[in-house]
Order: sequence, then C-alpha cells, then structure tokens
Amino acid sequence: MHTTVGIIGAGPAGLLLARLLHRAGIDSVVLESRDRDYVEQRQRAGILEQATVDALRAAGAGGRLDAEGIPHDGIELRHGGRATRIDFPGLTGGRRVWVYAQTEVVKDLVALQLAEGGPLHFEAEVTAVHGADTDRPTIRYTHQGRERILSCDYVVGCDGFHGVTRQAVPAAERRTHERVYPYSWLGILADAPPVYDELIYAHSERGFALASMRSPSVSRLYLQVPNGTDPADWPDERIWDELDARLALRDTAGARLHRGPVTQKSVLPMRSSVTEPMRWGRVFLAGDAAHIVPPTGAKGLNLAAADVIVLARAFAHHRATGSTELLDAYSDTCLRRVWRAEHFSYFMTTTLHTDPGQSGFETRLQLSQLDRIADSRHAATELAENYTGLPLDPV
Ligand code: RFL
Ligand code: PHB
Repeated sequence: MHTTVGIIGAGPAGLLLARLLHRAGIDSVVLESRDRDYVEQRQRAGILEQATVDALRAAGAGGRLDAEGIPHDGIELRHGGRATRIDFPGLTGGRRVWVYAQTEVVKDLVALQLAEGGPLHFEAEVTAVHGADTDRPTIRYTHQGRERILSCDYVVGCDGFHGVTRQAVPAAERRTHERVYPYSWLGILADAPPVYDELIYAHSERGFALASMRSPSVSRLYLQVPNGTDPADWPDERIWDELDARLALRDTAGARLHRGPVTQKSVLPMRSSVTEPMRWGRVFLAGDAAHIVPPTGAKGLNLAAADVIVLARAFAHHRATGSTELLDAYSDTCLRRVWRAEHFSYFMTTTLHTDPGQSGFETRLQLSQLDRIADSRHAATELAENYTGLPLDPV
C-alpha cells in the first residue's frame, strides 16, 4: 500500500491534518492504535483559540461548533481576596476564545473523515517508522492481527506524547527539553451548571483551582493535588468542599458552586516538554508528539492545530509549485509559536499553583505578579494576547 502522507494518530492533530490535506486534494491514510469509541470519549481540552476555530471551519468541521460552542470574552483570576476580569476583546483588539470540548472536535472530524475522506483505520498500532532520510519512508503497523507496511512520500507523527514516531529521528539529532512539576490536577466532570459564565482560575494557599464548563448543564472542574494522588482518596464531598474553599466565590455576583453528580474523575500529572527539530528528512512531528504543556494556559490542542495548519499549507505549496521551501521551514516556523506557548503555560502554572516546598517569599512574588495583572492594563494585555493566541495567517 502507498499514500502521499501517512498520518500516525487520530487525535486532533492527525484528524485535522487529514481534513486539510483532503481539502487541498492531497491523499493520506490515518492509522490509530485505539478504537473509535476510546478516541471520541477521551476527556481533555476545552478551550479553542480563534485560529483553531477558523481552521476547523475551513476544514468543513464548523457546523456543530458554531451551533454549540460557547464564545468567551474573558476569564476571571482570583487571588488574595481579589477577583480580576481579563477582558479579551477589549485588550486584544477583538480576540476571544470558544468553549467546545476536544471530544466534540474529535467526533466531528472522525465523522467527516469516514464520510468523505481518505482511509482512517482504528485499532491499527504503529510499531516503527523506517527510512526517514529516504524518498520512501515506511510505516510498520499491526491491523486485524496482521503485520502491515504502508509506504509513503511523507510521514507525519501525530501520535501524542507516548508515540513512536519521535524514534524515527536519530537520537544524536534529537534534543528534548523538559520540566516536570511537583503537582498534578484532579479533574472532574459533573452534571451541574457551570460555576460562572466565564472560567475562573483561582490562586489559593490551599492550592490552585479552576472552574470550567462543557455546556450549560455540565461543569468541568480541576483541583491542584500532590503527584501520585489516588482519585479514590477524593470522595465527591471532599472535592466539592475543597473547590468551595479554594474558589472563595462569596464576592463575585452570579458565581455559585452547584454540586451535582460527578460522572468522571481522574488525576493528570503536569509536564512541559519540547523535542527539536520537529522534522527529520521526510518525517514530521506535530502536536503532543513534539511538545506538551501543562494545561493551565489551555494551549495544547491549539498548538497541535497550529502545527498541522502550517504543515498542510506547506504540503499544498509543495504540490502547487514543487518548492520545498515551506516544508523546510516547518520546524523553525512551529517552534517559534511552541516556545511562546511553553513560556506562557509555564508562567500561568508557576504563578497560580502552590509548590509544596514554596517559601513565603515565593508566595509573595506570586501575589505581587497577580496584583500587577489586576492593576496594569499592560500586564493584563500580555496575558490576554497569550491566552487568546497569536494570530495565524488565514488557512
Ligand atoms: P493526542 O490527542 O494525544 O492524539 C494522539 C493519538 O495518537 C494515537 N497513537 C497511536 N496511533 C497509532 N500507533 C501508535 N503507536 C500510537 N501511539 C499513539 C493515540 O491513541 C491518540 O489517539 O495528540 P494530538 O492530536 O497532538 O492532540 C493534542 C491534545 O490532545 C492535547 O494537547 C490537549 O488535550 C491538551 N489540553 C488542552 N489543550 C488546549 O488547547 N486547551 C485546553 O483547554 C486543554 N486542556 C489538555 C487540557 C490536556 C489535558 N490532559 C488530559 C493532559 C486538559 C487536560 C485535562
Ligand atoms: C477545560 O475546560 O478542560 C480546561 C479549560 C482551561 C484550561 C484547562 C482545561 O486552562
């Protein structure tokens, strides 16, 4: 079997890339190790930047997003008894973000791909990528109990943080820069109306808390917990009591923690990681396969989308002109945005969480930084521009 672009992984990066290539008349095959149900139910991101929304629309996947996605024009930051609204359009010249769950993005893209795209194989586990520095790289995978080979003009690893494609870049040429944080998030989904009509990010001496949402009747809530926490140690009432204490909502009009049935509970560790370069020969890395961020800046899914927008455009340019200029620039182009998002995610994480070994000095620095954001339009603008994302050229 042969294809132009072999795509490993059917997360947001792989699925969006397949759609954008299809639109550009370039054929591809997507190989995904998990089954469809698993991929569609995996609870993850919730915030889409303008550029991500534009790309989904351009990929033909904007219908349900436009009907059900909730535009957000700000977030609230809480610290030391203060509540600060960050007004996105007012500070950025009109930019905003959307609440639309990653599960829904994936469902929309899978349905489109199966209806009118190239092959998308679930339960097709890739074991190795060979020949990155040749004209015909190959993907070795197992499907329906048989070992198979897919030969490609190009291979794109969209196989997430634990994927295998990274190994196709020789170890001597690959650099990984990493930071692991001394805390995790306990995340829940609850059948309860959202705490507030915007997201609330709360600094507290008890640890960070975040109140997000999935719909007008479903809340998504997070608590900072120690690494290694067992969710079983957090019965529902303990979670609600802790959210109550950390969010400290008393003085925000209209904000209220509604307790309801908890339908999902999990612990996620936090890490920053970047692998460079993002391209070796005819193998490209995109999304979490190349970089991950702690979720505090809501950047992971948006970075994955930005990578494949840049890459799809480079493939289309190559097809139209024969020039490899944009493909050659792919890694450098993406890494500039990636490192900006890494910095912002690190900043949000270390400013809002309480490190277990943190001194009073460090806590005062955090509070001073949060005061600065509350008091200075300049500091708030810096946050708003980063949160809503750097503009991308139109798809
Ligand atoms: P994914 O989604 O991990 O998809 C990779 C796919 O590759 C498959 N795979 C393989 N397939 C074949 N053969 C193999 N050998 C394979 N190995 C792996 C996997 O099964 C999977 O289907 O990566 P992708 O597409 O790069 O997308 C990245 C995003 O999923 C991730 O960055 C975000 O979810 C991060 N993130 C957030 N990002 C945001 O932009 N905004 C947010 O609000 C936000 N919140 C979050 C988040 C991530 C979270 N978790 C769970 C880490 C909140 C959370 C809780
Ligand atoms: C979410 O809704 O899952 C979410 C929102 C904002 C974040 C992280 C996660 O920063």
